[in-house]
Amino acid sequence: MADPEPPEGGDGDAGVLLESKTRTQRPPLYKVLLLNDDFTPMEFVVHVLERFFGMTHAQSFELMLTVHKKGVAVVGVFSHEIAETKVSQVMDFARRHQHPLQCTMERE
Ligand code: TYC
Repeated sequence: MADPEPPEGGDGDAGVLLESKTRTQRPPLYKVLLLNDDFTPMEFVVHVLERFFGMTHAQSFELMLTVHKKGVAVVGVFSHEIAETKVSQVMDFARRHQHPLQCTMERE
């Protein structure tokens, strides 16, 4: 029986765009950064990380020490809206307790 399809590489595909995959667009992600300062108590920073970033006490303590030693650390990566909410929550909480703790976000 004759094969009705032309063979691969023949001119049966001439003019057909082979690579036309639709790529799914992922929304950009944002790093939430915690900055060191000389005044915010260590325990307060540990509490912030537990409360707003769902970390265990041990994880929070370790990350707090990283910020204390290095000056800054990424505490999480989120969508724009979630990152903004985290930054606001941390900044409001620090302000209410009169600590100068700074939290910012930047696009990944
Ligand atoms: N450096 C502060 C201290 O010695 C502790 C601290 C850690 C402050 C992390 C802010 O993001 C911070 N009390």
